[in-house]
Amino acid sequence: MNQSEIAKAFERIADLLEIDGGDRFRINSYRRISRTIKDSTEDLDALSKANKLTTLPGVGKGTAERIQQFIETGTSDVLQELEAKLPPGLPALLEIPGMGPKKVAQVHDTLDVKSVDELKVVIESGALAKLPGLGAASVKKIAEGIAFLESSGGRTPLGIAWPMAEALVEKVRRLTGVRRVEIAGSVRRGKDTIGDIDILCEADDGEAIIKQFVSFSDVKRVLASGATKGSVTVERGNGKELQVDLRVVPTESFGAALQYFTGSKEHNVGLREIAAKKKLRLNEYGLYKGEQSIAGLREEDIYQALDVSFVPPELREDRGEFDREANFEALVTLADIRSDLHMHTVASDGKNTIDEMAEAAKALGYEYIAICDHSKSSTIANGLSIERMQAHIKAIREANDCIDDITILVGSECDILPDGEMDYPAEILAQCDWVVASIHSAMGSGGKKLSATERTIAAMENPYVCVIGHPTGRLINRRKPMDMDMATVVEAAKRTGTMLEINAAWQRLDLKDGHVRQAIAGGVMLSINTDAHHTQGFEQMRYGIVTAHRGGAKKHDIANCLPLEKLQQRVAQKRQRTTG
Ligand code: DGT
Ligand code: CA
Ligand code: CA
Ligand code: ZN
Repeated sequence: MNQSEIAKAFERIADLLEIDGGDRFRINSYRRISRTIKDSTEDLDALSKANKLTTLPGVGKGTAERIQQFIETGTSDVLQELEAKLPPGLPALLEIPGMGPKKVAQVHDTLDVKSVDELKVVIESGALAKLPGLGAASVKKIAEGIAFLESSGGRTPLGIAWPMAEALVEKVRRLTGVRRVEIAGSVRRGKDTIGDIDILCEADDGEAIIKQFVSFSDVKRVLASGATKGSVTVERGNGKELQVDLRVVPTESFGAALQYFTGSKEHNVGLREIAAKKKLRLNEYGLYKGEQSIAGLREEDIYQALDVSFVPPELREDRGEFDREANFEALVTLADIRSDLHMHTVASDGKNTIDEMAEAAKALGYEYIAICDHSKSSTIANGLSIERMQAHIKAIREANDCIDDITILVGSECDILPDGEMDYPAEILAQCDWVVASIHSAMGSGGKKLSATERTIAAMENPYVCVIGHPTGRLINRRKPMDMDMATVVEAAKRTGTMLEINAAWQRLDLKDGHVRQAIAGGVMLSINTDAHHTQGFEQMRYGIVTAHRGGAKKHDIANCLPLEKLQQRVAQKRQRTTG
């Protein structure tokens, strides 16, 4: 940890103490120390090594020990205890412009707010504005602060962070003395956006590894470089930087560290409680009975020793994953995927031909695909007029006749118009094997138009519509989801026999994890599609898979895991039911 980070850490202790209702004198003293460290021109490392930290103004023996602990370990007992004591989502409120520690303490103590989401609820309900010292103006400022934080794009999309993490892992793997390397943190959990990349490596000489890591050619800035941890930033495009933390751990702790640094914090808190009930202690070094380590070498051993099922990383969010009934083995895998049911060709806005897409899909081992070019109203995407669509249908059928070992289905990504009507008449849709219905225009609500929910439901009533494409229309960090009532949409999907898409493009990941869960609970079948616009686009399937995992989707929930005949039966069933 460098000087300014240590200063920030002391400031954070003061903030957390204040949220916790700590002693005023203590709080002020931590703030003073933070300032002293920040302003100091002395070399803290050198002072620490010479045991001379107490020469700094206002620094006593206890404080000196704390600073030393920060330098050596990157954290301190005081900070960890406070973080463990407070609700995990509470400190995040400090990042909202307009929310200081006093206000965070106030909303927690009086309204039981424990997270940003819960703060939003009390803003909506008007409860926040009623608190003494708050009022409409400051609530407005806080609401704007939340909106800013959420839209500022401070987090990196998974589709950018994951490949970068993989490339860094490969570089670390090649360093001398490295035995194992794994991605940890939110990347391993497959979150749709990433705060920073966490990498874990097993080696003996941590210092040597970290030295080489911080001098990798792609490093822009070195934030910290120590014996067990290095923090750097790398460029992630548009001049934006992304932080990467590398931690080096010994063999006997590798599994425990992987478990700890994969998180989430909330999952770890839950797991630690399970350990505590068994009179065991769990941390990043191992699982301990008294002083003796009983697990730590392998991550699985930790779960096993605690008598809980091994939880796949994507489900480690403390959303019921410790339930003994959970059947994680049945989660859908990439190997279960038999097809991709949403892709474009040169006929609309894609880069490859029908044949090229089909050959690429065949190379991936897919059994069938659906070519779904844009419909006539999607003019910016070169949508197909009725005449062009007729010719395209013929071309797809011909391509299918000429290729072996894969079936090419005639599909369409048909716009849902503002009035809820489909962009093509029934005569055209009836010639398709597979119809994806998507909203691409007039996404904002208001006026006399139907709401996004009503438009979606109207489309689902259409007998030819098989699946709703990218149902909420969000673009990560770029466009908010449409204002939709997902419960109503799920109910209508179930009633009409319509599927919902998990659009696997990392810019979308729509449905998102929580909606996937909701759809599955409502008995709705999902289809994981890449929406590929060129042959490499198929590679995005893995983002859809991790999103499906986060929503708990099993193989039997996913339409493109079905054999083709079974899928066709479902399509036929809906047509009969709603036209018959
Ligand atoms: P991110 O980077 O915001 O996308 O999310 P994470 O989950 O990667 O968070 P990060 O990078 O701050 O920390 C990586 C993991 O390390 C986190 O998921 C759990 C663990 N961890 C870090 N700090 C704490 C802590 O104070 N308490 C607990 N229980 N776990 C922590
Ligand atoms: Ca992280
Ligand atoms: Ca991190
Ligand atoms: Zn599309």
